Amino acid sequence: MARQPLSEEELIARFGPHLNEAPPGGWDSDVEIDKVVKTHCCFCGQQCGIKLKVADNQVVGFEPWYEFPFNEGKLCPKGVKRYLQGGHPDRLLSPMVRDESAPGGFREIGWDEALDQVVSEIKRIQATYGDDAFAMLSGVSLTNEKSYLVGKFARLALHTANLDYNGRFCMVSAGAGNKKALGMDRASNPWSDIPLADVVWVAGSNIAETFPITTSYIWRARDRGAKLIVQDPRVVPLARTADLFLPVRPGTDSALFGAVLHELIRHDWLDHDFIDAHTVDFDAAAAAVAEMTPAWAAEITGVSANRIEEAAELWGTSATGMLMHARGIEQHTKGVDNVLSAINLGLATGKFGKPGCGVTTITGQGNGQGGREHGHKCDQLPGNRDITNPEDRAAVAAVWGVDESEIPGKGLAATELIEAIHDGSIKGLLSICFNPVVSAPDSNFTAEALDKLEFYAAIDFFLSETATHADVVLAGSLHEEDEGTSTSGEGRIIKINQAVEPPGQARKDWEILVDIAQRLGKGDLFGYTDTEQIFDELCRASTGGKADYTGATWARIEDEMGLFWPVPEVGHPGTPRLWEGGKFAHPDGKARFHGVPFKPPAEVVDDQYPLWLTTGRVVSQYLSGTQTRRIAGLVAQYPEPLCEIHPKLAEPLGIANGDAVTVSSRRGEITLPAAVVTTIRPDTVFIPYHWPGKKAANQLTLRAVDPISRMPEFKVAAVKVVKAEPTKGAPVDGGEVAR
Ligand SMILES: Nc1nc2c(c(=O)[nH]1)N[C@H]1C(S)=C(S)[C@@H](COP(=O)(O)OP(=O)(O)OC[C@H]3O[C@@H](n4cnc5c(=O)[nH]c(N)nc54)[C@H](O)[C@@H]3O)O[C@H]1N2
Ligand SMILES: Nc1nc2c(c(=O)[nH]1)N[C@H]1C(S)=C(S)[C@@H](COP(=O)(O)OP(=O)(O)OC[C@H]3O[C@@H](n4cnc5c(=O)[nH]c(N)nc54)[C@H](O)[C@@H]3O)O[C@H]1N2
Ligand code: SF4
Ligand SMILES: [Mo]
Repeated sequence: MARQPLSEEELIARFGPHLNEAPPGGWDSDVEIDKVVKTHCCFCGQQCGIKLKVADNQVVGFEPWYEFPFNEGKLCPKGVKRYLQGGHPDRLLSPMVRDESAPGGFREIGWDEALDQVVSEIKRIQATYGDDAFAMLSGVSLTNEKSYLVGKFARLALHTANLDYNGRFCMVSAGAGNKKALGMDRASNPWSDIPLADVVWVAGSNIAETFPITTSYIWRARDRGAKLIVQDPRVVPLARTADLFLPVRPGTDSALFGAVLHELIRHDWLDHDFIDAHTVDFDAAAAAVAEMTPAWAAEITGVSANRIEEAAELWGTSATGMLMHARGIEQHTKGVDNVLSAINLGLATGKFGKPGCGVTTITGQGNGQGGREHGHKCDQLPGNRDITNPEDRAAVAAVWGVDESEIPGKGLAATELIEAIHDGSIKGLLSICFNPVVSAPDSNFTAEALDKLEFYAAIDFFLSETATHADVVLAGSLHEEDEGTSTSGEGRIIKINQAVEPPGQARKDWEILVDIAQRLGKGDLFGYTDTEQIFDELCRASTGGKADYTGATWARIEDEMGLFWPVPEVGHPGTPRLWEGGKFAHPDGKARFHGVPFKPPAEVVDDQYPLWLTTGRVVSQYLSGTQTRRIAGLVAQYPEPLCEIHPKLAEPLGIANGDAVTVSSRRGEITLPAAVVTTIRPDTVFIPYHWPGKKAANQLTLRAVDPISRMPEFKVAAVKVVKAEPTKGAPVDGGEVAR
């Protein structure tokens, strides 16, 4: 739908004046700059290079960093506006404690008082209910150093098994699929391989809005004559120029991939030498797709048999090709199956380990790659090691200087952890960098769970919707207020440089954790005086693991503008492209095919809830929106969630563009304006999920999870759509935005 951006007056009228308050020096940042700091964007997994302009300990603007090879100065709208969040009046400047009599329900307190309360509650809960009754939730907007520290802190200072992270909602299906099939979890290729591909197949990713810089790599492939396939229930911007668009019904990708493999086999578009030399279990994959004809898949997926055959031909007959997938195929109760069935297509045609060849996930969060390697997952130790494996445990225990028995075992995944809080088996929680009240499925259930906790402390720089349920909120640090490294979606370790000091009484995240560890009597294990020491220890802890950072140093990362892991020894050049020479990371060096039968989604449409709901993102908002909903220029681009609905569906329901509609599922309902668009399947509606409370798409989603990855089914739910009762949402003036 064509939407006019809101005028400044409208913005102020709708969202209050604070959103448009200029940072010191005004919007032009026409102030004397003290320094320009080369660093990276705090948002998505592409980790674009950016230069931040600093005046008076405030980030007041940015300059493009043309030399950084990944984005060469290019930035998306979020990168351009990111510098505005630090000066926001909502920035937490001191710890706070719940106080119902205070305005907003919280009152500022000093650090000693705050940390004493946190530590005494940890001790009380663990003494009463056992160590594992106190849990921790973490997130991968955190640097590698902080991710590593959280893992060590939870295991050794809190001594709880119950630590998990927000990648559970993001990268875990891809991670599990990669490990099962290829033996290791990293994007197969550096992005410089994309322009070398003869066919680029994008499955379940709205690249133009979610990974905008990747678009330019795809254009470069197009310039060389590459064919583009897009597989999505919506004609996303990238699909408008696709050679082949596959308008798949939500939740049916494995049927489509299965039928493509069926066709590859039928036409013998297979690389037999590669299959024989570098893979096992091809027969199992072939047997599973024996009956998966294009005609069968057309019924299930809603994509015509012709188009499925064409996809198979393009993929099967091209010399090089990259299949790139994201949450559209991964956030399902069969997310791992979907990933495995995509990888099968690469293995069958030998498209791995060569220039312009790969099947690769596109990592979502800023440090979604590094953060899933360094041990703040419930089943993992640093170096992407297995917490249940005695050798892995011994190796990490030796670096930590503890007996292996002191490291707790595998804990609950984030999705299970929220259930355990709800059923009362977990009584205490410390969270950092996670806003599950907005981002977890079935948000009413999550909010209910948090209110059952006996004690909850959150570390954040804004009072997130989740933090409003906390007893104590600890004012942590923004990306630009600390240094460290992160690892981009390509697998490139990059250096984050500090631009400013945390304002007021706010402190660096890592210092807060170290302080709590000291107060818990574990200070000797956390004697860091700067973050580089944490990085050096992380590298040692990763030695011999799958995600091996042994040869990485901050100095090298900075000098070389990034270093691709594995870097298994000092002086090693890094590994941009994985699987060269067909060598995979399983002990026998071979990749695994998997037989993937088709399974329907956990919830399917019926008479009561006859439509498919899928959820996702818009370009100007980021995740739960805590940060981007506070940046006026981004709010102006997409102020509130809209429900995308096809005219063929809208008209019989009496719904016109901009009308308020109520979308309901078995979990809840939401009333929001309709965006009547021809770019979505007529049996499907789409709602972006960046908003809280009554505007939260996750009121509708369900808590069913993938049995292997424990990923929720964010991409499929059964819903009903009706034109809203006038009392529920006012009709919209001019069809633009509802209030
Ligand atoms: N602007 C912006 N960019 C972001 C983020 C953000 O919040 N905002 N977040 C970052 C993060 S953490 C992530 S994980 C990534 C996510 O990046 P993407 O995965 O690209 O984003 P989504 O919008 O979640 O979903 C992608 C597409 O999946 C489609 N889809 C829905 N259901 C299905 C299905 O069953 N099959 C298929 N094939 N497609 C389906 C949707 O229509 C949508 O176009 O984006 C990163 N970049
Ligand atoms: N319906 C639906 N739901 C989804 C998805 C979907 O596609 N559909 N996508 C899922 C995906 S892929 C993801 S990644 C999740 C994301 O969901 P969340 O991880 O919950 O979202 P964020 O907005 O990243 O929340 C992070 C919180 O940490 C804070 N924060 C950010 N950086 C830092 C830092 O450096 N230090 C500290 N202390 N705090 C920090 C932010 O202010 C924010 O409050 O949402 C998931 N939820
Ligand atoms: S593409 Fe991602 S990393 Fe680059 S500027 Fe946009 S949000 Fe930031
Ligand atoms: Mo994500």
